[in-house]
Amino acid sequence: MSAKTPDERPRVLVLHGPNLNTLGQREPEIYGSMTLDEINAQIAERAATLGCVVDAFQSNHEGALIDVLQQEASTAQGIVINPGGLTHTSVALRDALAGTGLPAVEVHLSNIYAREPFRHTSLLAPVCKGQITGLGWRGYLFALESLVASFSG
Ligand code: CA2
Repeated sequence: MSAKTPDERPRVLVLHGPNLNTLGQREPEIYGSMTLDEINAQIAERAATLGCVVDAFQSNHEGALIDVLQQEASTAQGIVINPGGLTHTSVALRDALAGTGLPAVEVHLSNIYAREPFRHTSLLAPVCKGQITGLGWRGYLFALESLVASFSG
């Protein structure tokens, strides 16, 4: 199936992992004060400017994220993913991401390299085009911009 929408705009999947649904409620000094809905609204606004379509998914369940990748990748052209804590643990999510064959950018709100040592390793980064970490919610916008720019060479 085509990765473009019927009106020819590219489609980008935005995946948010465990606990990111609680953004804005706790630890704003680490993750910022915006809610996930507010971040998704900013992403959608930027997508409209860039001429692409974004579909955002959040789940607290590893398998649900894998299901989305398996089911949605054939109609998408790229992926922005914040795997949350699964970043540091999930071989299965990494395999699913690699299995899509799509360019992906990993995003973290906080700077994972300035935090506890267990956060310094990302199992997904090696199967991503790049990683944006520590730039807060704007990191999602930079990731989207970079993906869309890469679609045209
Ligand atoms: O910095 C990021 O974006 C992280 O992916 C966030 C994950 C963390 O496990 C990663 O190491 C880095 C945690 C998401 C937890 O979200 C919360 C939201 C509000 C309050 C507390 C946690």
